[in-house]
Amino acid sequence: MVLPSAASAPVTWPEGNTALIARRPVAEWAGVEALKLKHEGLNPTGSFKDRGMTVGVTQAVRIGATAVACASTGNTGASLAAYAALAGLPALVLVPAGKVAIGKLTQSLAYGARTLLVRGDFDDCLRLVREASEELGVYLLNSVNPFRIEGQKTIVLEMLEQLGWDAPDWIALPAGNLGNTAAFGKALREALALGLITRMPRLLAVQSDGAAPFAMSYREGFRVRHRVHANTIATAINIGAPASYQRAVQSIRETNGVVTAVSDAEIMEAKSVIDAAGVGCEPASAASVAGVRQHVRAGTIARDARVVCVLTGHVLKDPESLDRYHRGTEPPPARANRPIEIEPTVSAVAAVMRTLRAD
Ligand code: AN7
Repeated sequence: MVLPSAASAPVTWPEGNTALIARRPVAEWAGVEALKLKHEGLNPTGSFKDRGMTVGVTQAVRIGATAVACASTGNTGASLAAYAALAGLPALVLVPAGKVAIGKLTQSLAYGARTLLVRGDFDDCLRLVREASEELGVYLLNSVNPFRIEGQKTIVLEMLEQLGWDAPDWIALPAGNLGNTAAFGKALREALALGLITRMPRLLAVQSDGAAPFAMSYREGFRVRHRVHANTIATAINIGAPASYQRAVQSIRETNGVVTAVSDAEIMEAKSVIDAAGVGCEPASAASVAGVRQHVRAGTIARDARVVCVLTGHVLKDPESLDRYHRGTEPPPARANRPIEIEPTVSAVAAVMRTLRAD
C-alpha cells in the first residue's frame, strides 16, 4: 500500500528492521529523558541508503536498465555498489576525490562498482552524473529518483510501528542532499492520511554550520534557495546545493518542522557521547542528537518531549574522523577515547590501570 510493488523478485539483501534503542547517557546529554535512537547503521551496508536502494535497483531491473549510476558522498555509492552486484548490473559511482570516508570508498571498490574520483565536490559529481546518465543512457539512482524516496519512507513507518503507532513529538535527522527529509515528510503525510497515526510529529532537520544552505533558507522562510561552498568534517553531509530541496521544504512545512545547523565541534561532541554509550555512529549521524540538544536548550523541544533521533550510518564508516584525536594533534571531546602506546611490560599496563576510574 505504501510501496511500489515489484513485478518480479525484488533485489533485496534484505534490509531494514533496525533497532530502536534508548541509551541513558545520550538522553542525558541531549536533555530529553524520552530520547530514542533509530540506528540505520545496522543496515547491510551500514547506512539507511539500503532502504532506498532495494526499491531503486528493483526498478532498474524491471525497466531493463543495462547499468546504474550515482554521485555520492560515500554511503549511496557503497549501497548502490552492493545492490548492483546483487542484481548483476554494472555500476558507476562518482565521488569527490579526497573527500570520502575510507570505509565507504572501500565498500564501493570491494562490491565491484567502477568508482570515479572526481576532481571537484559532491555538487560537481551530481551535476556530472545527471548529464552523463542522460547522454549515455545509464539509470540514475540518486535520491532525485522517486523510487529511492519510496524505500526510505520505511525508516519512519517502521519506527512508528515500533512505537505502537503512537507518534513521537519530534523526529530528528541529519540533512544533506535532503532526500531523507523529503522521504520522512512523505511517509508521515501518508501515515496520517491512512489513519496509521492520529497526529503529526515535527521534523528537526540538522545540518552542519559548514554546509547549511537548507538551514539558511529556513531562517528566511524559504524565500531563497541557497547554495554554499560546503566544508564540514561530516563528509556525508558535505553538500552545498541539495537536490531534493523543494520536496524537503514541503516536508518541513507540513510537519511544522524546524531546520537548524550545529558546529563540527558539537557534532563530534555528540558523536563521542553516542560512541561512549557503546552505540557508535558516523559524524553526520551525530548531528541529529546535537541538533536536539541545541533545541532543548533553546526551549523549542520540551524536556519531556518524546524524541527519536535517526542515526544514519555505522561507526566504522568513517574511522579517520577521529584520527586527529588519536594522533594527539587535537584535544578530543570530553568522552572521546585515545589509544595509549606502551612498552610490553606489566608495570606499563599497571600505570595505565591506575588512571582508570571505576565508572
Ligand atoms: C550517514 O551518500 O548524500 O539529506 O551521497 O550518508 O538524504 O542526503 C549521504 C547522505 C545523512 C544525508 N547521514 O541524507 C550520499 C549522501 C548519512 C549520509 C545523510 C547522508 P540526505
